[in-house]
Amino acid sequence: MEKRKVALITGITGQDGSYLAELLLEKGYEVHGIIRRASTFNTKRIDHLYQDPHEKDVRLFLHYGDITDTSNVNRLIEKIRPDEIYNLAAQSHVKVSFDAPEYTAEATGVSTLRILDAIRETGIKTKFYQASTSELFGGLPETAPQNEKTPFYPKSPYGVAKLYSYWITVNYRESYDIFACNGILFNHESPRRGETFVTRKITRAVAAIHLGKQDKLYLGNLDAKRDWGHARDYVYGMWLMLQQDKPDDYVLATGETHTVREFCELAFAELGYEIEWQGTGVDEKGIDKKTGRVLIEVDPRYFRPAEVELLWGDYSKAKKELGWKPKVSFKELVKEMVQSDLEILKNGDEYRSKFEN
Ligand code: NDP
Ligand code: GDR
Repeated sequence: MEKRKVALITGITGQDGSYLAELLLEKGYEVHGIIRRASTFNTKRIDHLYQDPHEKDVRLFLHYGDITDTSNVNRLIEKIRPDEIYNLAAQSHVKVSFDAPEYTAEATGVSTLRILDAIRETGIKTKFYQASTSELFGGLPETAPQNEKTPFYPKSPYGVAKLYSYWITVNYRESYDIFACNGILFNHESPRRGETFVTRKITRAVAAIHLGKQDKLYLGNLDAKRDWGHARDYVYGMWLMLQQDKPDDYVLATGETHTVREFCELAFAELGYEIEWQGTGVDEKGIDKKTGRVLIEVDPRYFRPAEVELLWGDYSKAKKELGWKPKVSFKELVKEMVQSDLEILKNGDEYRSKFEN
């Protein structure tokens, strides 16, 4: 009988971690995840995967830890001896990285070295996936569409920390013959997306405004362009990278780009609103064409000290070598997110922080 594969996921409680855990459990893996101790519950996205530890054949195990804690990371890797490690944990919010640059460097940058060095020290034969990002490119319009050969030019402490992670992954692959891959993933969203990323912020607001629970939506840069796909498609791509004979780096994207403005229009249209834009710059407003009510306003507090204007990915290498392509269209993604937020808010059980941004 073939030995069951063992995977370790850092960031298992995040959007991608939850979809990846689902995928690997479906594929028969034993899945281990690192979770942080928090003063509130943080396992909401994986609660549906819970298995009673008293039952037989439990395949999901959670371990307390933190990727900034070297001895904790070393001990877990030594104990679990995974066949595959997916490093998804990070301080992943670009805007927050300007407020907490040093912590971001530690969690999003140096922690990748911690894991790679634990692999080197223990000599465990494992495959390593690094959650690299299109933020590495910095979104210079002249470089679009961006692929694996596009020069990097990160525009935030987050992007710079991820740049370190990207290169240390390549360096450990070349220096120590570790099977290590960078997935350079463009933005991917879902109903499980964190509430302070722009897509989820919009879809929650659309649902809340529709139900009379919110007055209007405040946003920053409406003209930023992103290549938005569905997280479920992208975690499948991560897994494919580790199933190849040789380690390599791959872009995953949809090959389409849309503005924040377009995302708003489509999301509101899902519940029957037609947005008309009036004014310019910080005075621009999104108005409900039927009633004249202001639904969207610009708030400069959401502007970033440096902005990534245009991300647009070229995933032809992944298509050719991995046979990967995205399945969910932009329209389907927006629809799924709005409908999910509508359901959540209708049930009235979703906690909404007064401090959310
Ligand atoms: P999320 O922000 O949803 O999840 C991040 C995860 O990392 C959470 O599980 C979080 O735990 C965990 N984490 C954060 N800091 C630490 C720490 N110090 N120790 C242990 N765990 C920690 O991100 P996504 O799921 O969206 O993204 C996954 C990865 O992919 C990230 O590295 C992100 O930067 C990268 N990426 C994401 C893209 C996207 O569009 N989603 C695109 C390209 C790259 P907790 O739940 O306790 O906060
Ligand atoms: P991003 O995602 O920075 O691309 O990073 P985010 O959704 O935060 O921003 C996308 C674009 O929307 C603009 N924007 C706003 N963003 C937020 N969060 N809130 C607002 O109110 C708002 N208004 C306009 C932003 O300026 C930006 O241009 C995500 C993260 O998942 C990273 O971890 C990942 O690496 C990249 O995607 C690829």
